[in-house]
Amino acid sequence: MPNHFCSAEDCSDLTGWIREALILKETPYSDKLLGANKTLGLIFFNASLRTRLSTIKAAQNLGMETITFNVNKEGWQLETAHGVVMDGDPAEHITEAAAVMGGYCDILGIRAFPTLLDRKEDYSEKYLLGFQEYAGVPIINLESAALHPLQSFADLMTIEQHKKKERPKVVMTWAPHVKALPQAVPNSFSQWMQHYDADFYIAHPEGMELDAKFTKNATLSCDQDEAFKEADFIYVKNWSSYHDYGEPLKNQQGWMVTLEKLQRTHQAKLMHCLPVRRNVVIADNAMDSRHSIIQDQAYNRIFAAQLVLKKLLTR
Ligand code: SN0
Repeated sequence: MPNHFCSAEDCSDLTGWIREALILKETPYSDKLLGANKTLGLIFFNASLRTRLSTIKAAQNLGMETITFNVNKEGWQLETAHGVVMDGDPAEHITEAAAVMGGYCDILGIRAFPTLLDRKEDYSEKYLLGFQEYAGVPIINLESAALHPLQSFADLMTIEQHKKKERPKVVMTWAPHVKALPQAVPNSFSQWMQHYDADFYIAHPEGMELDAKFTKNATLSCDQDEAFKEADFIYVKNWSSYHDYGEPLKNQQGWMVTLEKLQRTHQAKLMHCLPVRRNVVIADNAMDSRHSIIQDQAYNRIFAAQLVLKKLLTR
């Protein structure tokens, strides 16, 4: 186990990890003493529901204490650049702030979304790497500019639980949205799928290609109907453009996922990481259908986080 959990590369044995996480789901309190006198700090630069609550629950199952800090709302604005004269808004440098928080906690989780304004700067992951460099404790990525590994690990647990054949057809489809959203969830899912035995397709409108580094093993299609044929899993997600960086694609209502579309698959299970805007991204009739395993996906977030914490505590 590496010192941090920030991407698929930090999972050394995916099959083993999925198996262990599914066992934890059956016996959540089996390691109740492991986290005694250990503190997990959860640092949020952005909003969170599932990541925050499931990771706290995971820590509690291991007997850990948690500190949650909405640093952008309640803390000093942080400077990340080096050598600057700090006479503007940021009152504190990440060098000191990360070291202080690392001193108070045994493991730190960091959520820091992209600005979607400057691709190079976003993908440099200055917050995640800054904390890795200065906190002196293991760092967990709670969704960074480019990746959301806890989500993807829970997604693969969910697919493993529901799959009916050895090598399922998994289709991740772009869907409409009213806002520009990060590429972190689809990047990360694609990255984890490189290590999972499945026929992996990505369907998206022209121009919405993700960074090829993450999608190199996927079959890409601009025809959603064609991609959905024989699919066993449909993973729905909106993202903004990677190439025309941060631009949302408007007027694509035809890409919304409906029950009628799911009925043209191989009885596919419907997945979404949440939050989802009903009747924009996914229609009510699909959300409320028996195809949906979205609640299982959210529930599995606890045990994905619990396994990661267990690995970091025992490394
Ligand atoms: C985030 C995203 O990366 O797409 C978090 C997903 C886990 N989603 C949003 O920011 C949704 C915001 C909205 O207004 O619908």
